[in-house]
Amino acid sequence: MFKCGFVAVIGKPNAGKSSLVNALVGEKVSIVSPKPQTTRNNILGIYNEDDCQIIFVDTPGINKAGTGLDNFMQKSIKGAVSDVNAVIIVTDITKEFSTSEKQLIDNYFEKKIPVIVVLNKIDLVSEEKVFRTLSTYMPVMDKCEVVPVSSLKHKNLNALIDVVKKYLVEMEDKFYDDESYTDKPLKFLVAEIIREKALYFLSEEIPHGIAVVVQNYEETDTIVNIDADIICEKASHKPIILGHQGEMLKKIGHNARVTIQKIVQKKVMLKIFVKLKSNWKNNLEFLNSMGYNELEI
Ligand SMILES: Nc1nc2c(ncn2[C@@H]2O[C@H](COP(=O)(O)OP(=O)(O)OP(=O)(O)O)[C@@H](O)[C@H]2O)c(=O)[nH]1
Ligand SMILES: [Mg+2]
Repeated sequence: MFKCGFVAVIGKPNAGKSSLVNALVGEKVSIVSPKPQTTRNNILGIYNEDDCQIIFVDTPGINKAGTGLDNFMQKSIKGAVSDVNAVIIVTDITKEFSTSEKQLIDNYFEKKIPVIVVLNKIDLVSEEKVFRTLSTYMPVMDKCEVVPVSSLKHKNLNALIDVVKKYLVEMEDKFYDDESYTDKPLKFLVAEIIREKALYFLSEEIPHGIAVVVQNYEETDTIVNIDADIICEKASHKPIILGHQGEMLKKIGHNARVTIQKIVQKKVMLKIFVKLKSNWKNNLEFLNSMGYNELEI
């Protein structure tokens, strides 16, 4: 018998949900950036021990609906929390415990879904601040468990895993084989890594207006050839993504290539093209082709 379970990881944009899932799983399954609304899909990160398997569901940050893409992102969160064994609410310890977070706790408590509040980014504050913040959770302590961690510095993650283990259920088989650590194909991760570097180097609204499509992924024994498109939503964004004499695109491409090489452990040849697709965030056909279409677990 094995102890297994699904755990949704939700919270405000930028709280560190993807950083936490990557740190728990020990692999890069989800991209991370200093800008809010980095994650767009639900992404599974699978944690394995000999006799236990925890499937963490990374989700987009909780936000308002708006464009077709925004609606998809917000629906994804709802999809993620249905049928899970527990919910982790990730909060940034440098921010106040908000009424919306309290409402979330009350809501899951009423639905009898176990809630674990993760106070993330403890590396940024004093120990005293951690204790002070813990005390602000006193009024809801009967409805949830609270675990302070640092996803960045991998602090207190074992304690979090121990808490999660209380909510796993006995299964005859694991859901995924022991070698799997995500549900997404490599092509998806490659597109996401390019988007991660674009989020990192581009400013203002431009990185949020892009989508990345891997058009070609060919692997030989020694080399991986990748052709990808960065799709932008406004004509004025194209020259900014390219940069002066193509410098910006080169920087994005170079950094993406280095990260992809580390993952595939082979030399990578990466060609990126910038294309315009006006208002793609409301183009259902395009959203479908990107997989931003259905409710994912
Ligand atoms: N100092 C510190 N920074 C962290 C920690 N965890 C995450 N961060 C930073 O917080 C920022 C946001 O991290 P993400 O993991 O992308 O946050 P997210 O909640 O997945 O964000 P969205 O996908 O946009 O909702 C990044 O700059 C991370 O490096 C932490 O434990 N300590
Ligand atoms: Mg994220």
